[in-house]
Amino acid sequence: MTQMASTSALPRLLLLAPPGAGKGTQGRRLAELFGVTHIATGDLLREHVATATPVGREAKSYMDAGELVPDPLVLTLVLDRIGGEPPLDGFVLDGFPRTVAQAEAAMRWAVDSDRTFHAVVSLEVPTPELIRRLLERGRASGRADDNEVTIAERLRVYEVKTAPLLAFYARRGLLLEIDGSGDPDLVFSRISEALTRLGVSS
Ligand code: B4P
Repeated sequence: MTQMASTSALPRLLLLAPPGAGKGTQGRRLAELFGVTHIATGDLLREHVATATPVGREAKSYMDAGELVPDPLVLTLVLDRIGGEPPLDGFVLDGFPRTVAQAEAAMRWAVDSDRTFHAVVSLEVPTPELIRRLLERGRASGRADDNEVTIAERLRVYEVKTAPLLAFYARRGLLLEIDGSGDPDLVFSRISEALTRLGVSS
């Protein structure tokens, strides 16, 4: 299935990057800039874990091990948030999709709902810097999956399951590759400029 970038007013953006690249940081800022909803699958799942819902009880062991949570569970969570009558118009999806199956389901939803995506922002950061950021966050926040062993597994899973999506979106003309190193303000200005060049601006 092919997808052309949509032309409606509110942007629909996806953030695709390895753990620690700044998805959460930049996702919140982009959503604020455009006045759209920020949907981070990691945050949604952590809320479920914290409140011990059935979804959270199923997701926890995968997250603690640095593995991806099964596709059907994640798809239900995301499609519940962006679906509805009418479907959500603008959004920033942060950390979704992460597998080819998720990407295909998201594309089907987008076409069926007349909510095709405007751009997929990929953040590129060298691996040693990713590890440094995540270990620092682990020390500061105590987040359970920000430890050396789990970080290594999350990076491995990213390469195997998520990195192939870069080619998936490049083939569809949606991929914006952004240098994610340096200060968060600098990264944000790089993203904003690339989106403006694409015709997506606030
Ligand atoms: P996520 O919450 O998405 O975890 P993440 O990949 O580490 O990204 P996060 O957004 O937290 O970190 P960021 O890079 O912004 O997922 C957690 C788990 O949930 C996954 O392992 C998986 O089990 C599950 N999951 C989530 N989505 C799923 C899906 N679709 N399918 C299946 N399973 C799924 O930032 C990291 C740190 O770097 C922060 O401390 C930040 O302050 C810092 N930072 C950011 N930008 C910086 C910069 N420019 N310079 C310096 N530091 C920076």
